[in-house]
Amino acid sequence: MKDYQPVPLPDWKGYDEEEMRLRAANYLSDIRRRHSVRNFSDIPVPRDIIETCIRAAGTAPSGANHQPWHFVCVSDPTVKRKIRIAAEHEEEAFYSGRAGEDWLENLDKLGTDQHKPFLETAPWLIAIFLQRSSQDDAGNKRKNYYTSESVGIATGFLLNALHCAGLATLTHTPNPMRFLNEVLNRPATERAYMLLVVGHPTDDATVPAAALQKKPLPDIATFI
Ligand code: IYR
Repeated sequence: MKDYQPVPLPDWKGYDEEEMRLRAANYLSDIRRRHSVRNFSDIPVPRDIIETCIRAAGTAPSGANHQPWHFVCVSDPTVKRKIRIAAEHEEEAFYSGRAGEDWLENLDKLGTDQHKPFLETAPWLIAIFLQRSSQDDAGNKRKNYYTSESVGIATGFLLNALHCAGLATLTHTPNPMRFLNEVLNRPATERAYMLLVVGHPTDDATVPAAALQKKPLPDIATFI
């Protein structure tokens, strides 16, 4: 207990029931409009907006508050091109058999294939790395805990922040993603977790109809 030092909960805001109801409903109607987009325009997005969203992601809860994540934000066209080439190389193998029949059948309704032009068109790619271990203040190796849970939550915060800012996103998981360590110069203690594609949708952007089907409440929740 010797390091434990409580401070008053900062900046808490509570609301009365009506206000809570309204806020919950407003949030639902806003987040309902978020869909994974694959048609990105090349309209630029200022870096400071991305920085603010990353700061929001960085507030996520994490195992022992070790914050086991690193976000590499790429706007450099040369690096985006390298990522596209490497991702398409892996995806070619994936779509031509490595995935297995079942998986590919399940992807039919999304209309995806090995071509990933958005990796070059979109103004930002955010590669999210999971830190299996990191360093304490003295530079000693420090184990991290619940890393996939922690990074998953931070990724959710980031998607949400980007959506709230008015940006479209795609959660892209080229399979495997090891090439990202090499292209982005990240250490072996980090595992590429996800690649987010971020920008504005094109005016004629489409989404797969199947992706709009969300399970109704009774299918996703039980109240006891
Ligand atoms: N990584 C591939 C395949 C893919 C897999 C799943 I599961 C998806 O929900 C969507 C795509 C790709 O990005 O095309």
